[in-house]
Amino acid sequence: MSDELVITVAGVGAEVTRKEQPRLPLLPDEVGEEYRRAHGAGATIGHIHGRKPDGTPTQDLATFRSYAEAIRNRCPIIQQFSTGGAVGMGLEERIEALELRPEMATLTLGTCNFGDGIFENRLPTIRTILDRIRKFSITPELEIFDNGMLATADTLFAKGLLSPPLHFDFVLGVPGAAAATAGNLTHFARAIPAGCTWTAAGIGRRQTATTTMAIAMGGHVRVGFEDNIFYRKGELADSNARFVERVVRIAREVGREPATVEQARKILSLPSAA
Ligand code: KMH
Ligand code: ZN
Repeated sequence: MSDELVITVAGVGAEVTRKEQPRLPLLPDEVGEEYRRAHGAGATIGHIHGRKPDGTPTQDLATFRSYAEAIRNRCPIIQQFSTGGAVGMGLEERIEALELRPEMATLTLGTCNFGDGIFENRLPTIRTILDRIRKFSITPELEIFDNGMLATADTLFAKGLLSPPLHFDFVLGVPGAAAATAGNLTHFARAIPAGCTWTAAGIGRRQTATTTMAIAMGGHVRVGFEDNIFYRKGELADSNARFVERVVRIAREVGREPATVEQARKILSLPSAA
């Protein structure tokens, strides 16, 4: 376990609307500012989804180029592009921005219910995304929303398509997938191969309980509007940075400092680690 805590900010997402969260960043400068503030508060990875100016989710190259530039011009946060996009999006759209060669990109290892929709990731889809990730020398973050996705990870390990050390993200509390419980988090953390690292994200009101468990267990954390828009019951968060500040406070109470960008690269075994 590393004492340093790698904090991911998922500040845009694909599902939350401006109506629900008026501070949701949509334009490149808004996204850049939001990630700059989150980085200043201690976040070292920026998980990125694209939005059109009207808020419609998009994974198009031009949007990601403008977001990536706006963030890069303001701070050195590690950029992690989503390849999940939004429920129902076509595969090509989900991965077209990878040619911009972000340092990291997500790879969800299976299909699950996602509220009223289905987040679809058949094995051929996973292989296509993984091929594209490899083509551009990007480091994957393996997204686990439910137990069966860990079995897919094992299959890919057995076939030699993935090899540890790898970084996982356990997303707990999506309606229709694994609940955000201590039991599930413990099971997921134990199930991955030795030497791998993991982050936990909790959806909605389970965000703070989930990240607090992860901090105590030696994992890493993800926070942000993609997962939760309320700072506490009935109170909307005024920025993504506010969530980052809270996990930093909790982490310091148990002797963990936020990782710097360079420390995060080492902890996650990113090829760019100095
Ligand atoms: N928006 C979700 C359906 C990812 O970023 O890779 C999928 C998602 C996963 O957010
Ligand atoms: Zn995402």
